[in-house]
Amino acid sequence: MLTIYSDDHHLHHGRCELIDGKLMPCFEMPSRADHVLQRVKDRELGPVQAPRDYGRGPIERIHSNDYLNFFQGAWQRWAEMGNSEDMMPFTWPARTLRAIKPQTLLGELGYYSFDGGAPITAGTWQAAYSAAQVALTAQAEMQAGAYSAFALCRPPGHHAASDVMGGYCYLNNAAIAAQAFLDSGKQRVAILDVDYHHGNGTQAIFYERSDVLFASIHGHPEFEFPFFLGYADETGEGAGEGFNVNYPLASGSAWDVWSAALEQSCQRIDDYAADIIVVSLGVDTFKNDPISQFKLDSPDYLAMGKRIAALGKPTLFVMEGGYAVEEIGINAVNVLEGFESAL
Ligand code: OKP
Ligand code: ZN
Repeated sequence: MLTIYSDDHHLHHGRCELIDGKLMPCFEMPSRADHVLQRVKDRELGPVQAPRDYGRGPIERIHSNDYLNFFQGAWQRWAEMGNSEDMMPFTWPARTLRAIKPQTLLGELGYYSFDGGAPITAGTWQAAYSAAQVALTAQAEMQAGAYSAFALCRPPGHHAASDVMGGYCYLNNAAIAAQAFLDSGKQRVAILDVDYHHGNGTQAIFYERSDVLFASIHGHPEFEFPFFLGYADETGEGAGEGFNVNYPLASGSAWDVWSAALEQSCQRIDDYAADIIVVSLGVDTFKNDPISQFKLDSPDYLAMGKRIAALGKPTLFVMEGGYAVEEIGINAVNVLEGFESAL
């Protein structure tokens, strides 16, 4: 399988996040992607190529211009105010407040985000932009005939909506690739989100559309981040009614429970008759993940890849979460090797 990868992800390295009242080093760190790349090479998965640059156009198909202009220019404005530390929001337009965009930088940052987990550093735009180009290049390779590809994106994307960042995510790489498939002639794309966290951004982007089926298996929002989306009764709206499927699972879920939800997701994708599958590949479902509560083990990821392969459809894997840094490469590449072993 072809892997697309850019070193630019190193340009994004947030210093800290607030966990249990303590400032901790960011779990979403550069070594994550480095470990996955190393495992791709160790296992000789296939060639590794740098992305081409498709510009901002295909990103603007998913994200609003206002949001992109803000994100692209934010660090320079922050630095001109004399700052050198990470830029983070701490006020959001929650209930009782009005979502009117303020005129100052931190106000705008609150307007364009939903949590304090997506710090903007000097290199964050370039890293996120390059991750989107990684996804777009993998998409183009499939459009040109590859049956599958691995977009080794970092930072991840599935929490980012059209004009909202959060949860370590800025640009929704999987959504950008899905839209690019549609724009190059595909009729129906299924996005299967296997990350431990609900892909609230991807769901929101496609919620009223029938040309993208979104299916997600994740920690139940009653107890898990992002808390405010991901319930089973969210089935889509308007033209999108019936094209959104959530499988919220209990804390502690292991492969027996998780694989039953995968089976249902796959049956739903079969019924949809997708032309292409985009997998939001997070491996934070792993039993030793430091911020997650599922209990998948490394061999389970081989089985996951095999089941996805049985859908019999061209498949683009887009890297999302996974914070057990030592094992992230093994688990992510196990999905890809399981997929290839079943072809
Ligand atoms: C991004 B992705 C843990 C706080 C977690 C954000 C998690 C973002 C996950 N106590 N905050 O879906 O892997
Ligand atoms: Zn996650």
